[in-house]
Amino acid sequence: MQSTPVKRPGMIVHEQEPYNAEPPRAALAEHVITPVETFYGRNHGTIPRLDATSWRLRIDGLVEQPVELSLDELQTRFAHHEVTATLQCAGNRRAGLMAYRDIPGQHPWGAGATSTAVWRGVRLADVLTAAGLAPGATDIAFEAPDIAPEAEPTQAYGGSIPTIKATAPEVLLAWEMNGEPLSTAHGAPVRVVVPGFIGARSVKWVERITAQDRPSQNFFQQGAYRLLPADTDTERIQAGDGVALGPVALNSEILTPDDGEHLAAGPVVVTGYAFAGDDREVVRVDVTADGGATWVQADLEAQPSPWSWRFWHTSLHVPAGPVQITARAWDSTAAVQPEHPATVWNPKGYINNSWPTVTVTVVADNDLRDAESPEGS
Ligand SMILES: Nc1nc2c(c(=O)[nH]1)N[C@H]1C(S)=C(S)[C@@H](COP(=O)(O)O)O[C@H]1N2
Ligand SMILES: [Mo]
Repeated sequence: MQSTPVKRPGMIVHEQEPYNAEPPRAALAEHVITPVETFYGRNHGTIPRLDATSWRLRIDGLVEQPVELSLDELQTRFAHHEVTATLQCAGNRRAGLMAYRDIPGQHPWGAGATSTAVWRGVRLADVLTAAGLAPGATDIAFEAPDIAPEAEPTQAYGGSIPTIKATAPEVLLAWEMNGEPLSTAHGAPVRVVVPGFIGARSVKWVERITAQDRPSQNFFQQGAYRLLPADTDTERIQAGDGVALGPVALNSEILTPDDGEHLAAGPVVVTGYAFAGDDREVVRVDVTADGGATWVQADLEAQPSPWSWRFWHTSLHVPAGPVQITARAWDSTAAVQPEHPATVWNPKGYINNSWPTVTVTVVADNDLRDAESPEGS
C-alpha cells in the first residue's frame, strides 16, 4: 500500500513517487530542531507500510546466537536513549555541482536535503551485544523491504557501517522522532539512525541486521553513494568502483536571505547552518559580501547536541545593487570548506561542500517603495 508523507505546503518536490522533497531555505531556518512536517524526505522506492505487530527484527551473521525481536521486545529488553542528530543526504546541494557541469538522472537537491530531529530508541550496540558479536565482524549490514527500481539488479534497500561505528553510543534503532511515534515516511516502525554519517546509512523500515566480515554487497553500498573520480566513464562503472561514503564532510549553507531576494537598504541579517560529520565540530563560520576581500565571523548559536548541525547568524552592511553573499565553515581539525564546486565535482554529484552563495539585490529605500506600491499611490 502506498502512503504519501504529511508535509507542510511549499515543499520543493523533486519527485512525487517515490517521494523526494526538501523544505525551502526559509522553512528550514525556522527551527534548529526541524518539525517532522518540514523534514526532508528521501526515498529510493515506494514507501512501505509495515504492520508494527507482525514486524520482526532479525540479527544474524557473525554472531554467537541469532536473535529475533518484536517491537515490544525491542522496547522492553533494552534501555531507551535519545540523540539529537542531523541527517544529511549525500546529494544535499547537488544543484550547485550541476550548475558547474550537468549530472543527468539525479535529483537537483538544494540546501534542504538535510534536517535535524530528536530520535529516541535503543542503542544498536546493546542489541548487538545481546546477539554477541563474533570475531571478524568488521561491518554491520542493514536490510529493509522497500524495492528500489533504480538498483541493478532491482533489489531492496540496504547498506552497512563499520562495526566500530555501529557499536558507538550515538547509533540508535529509533521508533520516535521529535517526541512522536516515527511516521511511515520516516521509517516506522523502526529505523537506524547513524549520526555523523551520510543519510543513506540511516536505513528506514529496518528488518535485518547482519554482522559480517565485509561491507554490505547491496547496490546502495557498492553501486551508489560512492565517490568517483571526475573523469570516470559513467557507461562503465562497476560495483565497488570509487570510495564508499560514510562520515559526512564539513558543510554549510545560507538559509536567509534566499537566493534572488530583494532587500531594503540597511544591515542584512544572514543566517544558516553548518555541520561537521562524525567526531568533528564546527568551530567558525565566516561570511563575505565583497567576494572574499573581507570576512566577518558569524555568531554561532548553541548546538543542540554534538551530533547536530549548528545554526549561525550575522549582520552585514552591503551597498545597494546586486551582491553575492558567501559563507565558509571551519571545523575542529582546522579544515575549511573548498571554495569552488569544480574542486569537488563528481559524476554522481555527492557531497557538494563548496562555499555556499546567495545573490541578493539591495534596493535603495525609494526604489523598494516604488516596487512594492501600486502605481500612482
Ligand atoms: N529503507 C530505506 N532507507 C533509507 C532510504 C531508502 O530509500 N530506503 N533512503 C536513505 C537516504 S538516501 C537518506 S538521505 C535518508 C533520508 O531519510 P528521511 O527520508 O527520513 O529524511 O534515509 C535513508 N534510508
Ligand atoms: Mo541520501
